Amino acid sequence: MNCPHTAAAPADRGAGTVVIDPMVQDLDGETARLRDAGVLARIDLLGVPAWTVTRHSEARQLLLDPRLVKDIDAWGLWQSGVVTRAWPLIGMIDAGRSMFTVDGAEHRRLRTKTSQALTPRRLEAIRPEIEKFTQELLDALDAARGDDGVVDLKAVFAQPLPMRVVGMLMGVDESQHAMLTKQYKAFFSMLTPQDERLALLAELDVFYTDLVREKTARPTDDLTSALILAEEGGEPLTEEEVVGNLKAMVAAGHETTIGLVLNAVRALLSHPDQLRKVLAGEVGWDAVIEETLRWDTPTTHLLMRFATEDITVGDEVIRKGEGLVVSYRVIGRDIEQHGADADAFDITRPTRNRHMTFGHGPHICPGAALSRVEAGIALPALFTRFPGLRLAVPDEEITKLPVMTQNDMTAFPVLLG
Ligand code: STR
Repeated sequence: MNCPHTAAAPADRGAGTVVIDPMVQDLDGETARLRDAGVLARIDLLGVPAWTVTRHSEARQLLLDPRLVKDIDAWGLWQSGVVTRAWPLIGMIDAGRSMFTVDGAEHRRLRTKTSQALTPRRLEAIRPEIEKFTQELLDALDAARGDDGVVDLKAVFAQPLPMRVVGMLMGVDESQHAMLTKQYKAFFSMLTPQDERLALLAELDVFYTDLVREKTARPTDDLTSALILAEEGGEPLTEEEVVGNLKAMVAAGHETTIGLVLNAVRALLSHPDQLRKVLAGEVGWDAVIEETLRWDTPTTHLLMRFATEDITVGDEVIRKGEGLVVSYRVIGRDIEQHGADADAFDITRPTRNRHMTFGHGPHICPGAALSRVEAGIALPALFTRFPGLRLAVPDEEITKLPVMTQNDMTAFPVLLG
């Protein structure tokens, strides 16, 4: 592992520091350790110290606090040169100018068009296409089953579906989807050497810039073209801003929904009594989706925000210049918010809708409704087509990808029945 910053860290490492495991070998154990470490916990991200907020109510407050910003230039460790582009997680923060990296009035200017394009009402128009993609991929699942009947639900279904949807929305041609899937897999994986990661990010920048130039010359009816033509707050978006938004949309739109769909299937297959209730129509698919979002969040840790002033949270102070992570998976298991049985998957739990997995405040996920539509189509279609669906290996053998920020699995081998 390439951890150039390890040497700089020990001085900042308190006794209670939780070291986030890049190999994600024990996600449940780590989630529990973080919850036990307090409301505000010290973490170590490949040798780089940061805070993380582990409770629903305090996270909600911090996500509304204008003293926390996304601008990397507000980070003391970046200003002092301790953190550089050699740090493997830098691409999660220093991702170009976009709605993901800017705050305040400029943030509204960058984001409005996108959030308007993704309202539940606007999404009704693309529902038939999502249904069509889903049916095509169910056919592909059927066809891909090997002699032993085993097929990888991730590679053949859960991964291509969101890529097709976000590709259609943003105007990315299908011929590019396999390339993008491969690049993002390498981007997120901690096994990718950092020089390779930086090189692929540069390649992606070229790809997206070419696409934006093409859409500038020949606008179509996709969101990329709309972003180019938009004049939010009077100022049209610059090419860099359109590219930044496009990158953010494709990365977020494809990676997170894979987790939502697979984690829901996994939860249902390991809780057959609950699956039975859903298939009998006693509990809705919306309940499955919301409880999965709470219990096994697609995003484990969201990097990063920086304090522009000292911020007191309970007994701790986030000092000016320090970085804050929001650990959504831990927040979903908050006992004060969800009760003593917060670690249990229960689609009938009364608080299942009161999770914060899409964030809160100005940066709240603009794709939340889209992901709910996608999962709301994919899950019932999958179980209707393959009512005998089951895991092809024991649940304990499913492994997580070595990704520190996303909750994604290596593969999900199933028998279609
Ligand atoms: C990946 C790299 C890139 O080119 C652009 C972005 C910006 C949006 C980020 C994305 C990142 C990583 C995954 C994120 C997404 C926004 C939502 C998604 C963090 C850094 C989540 O996992 C919530």
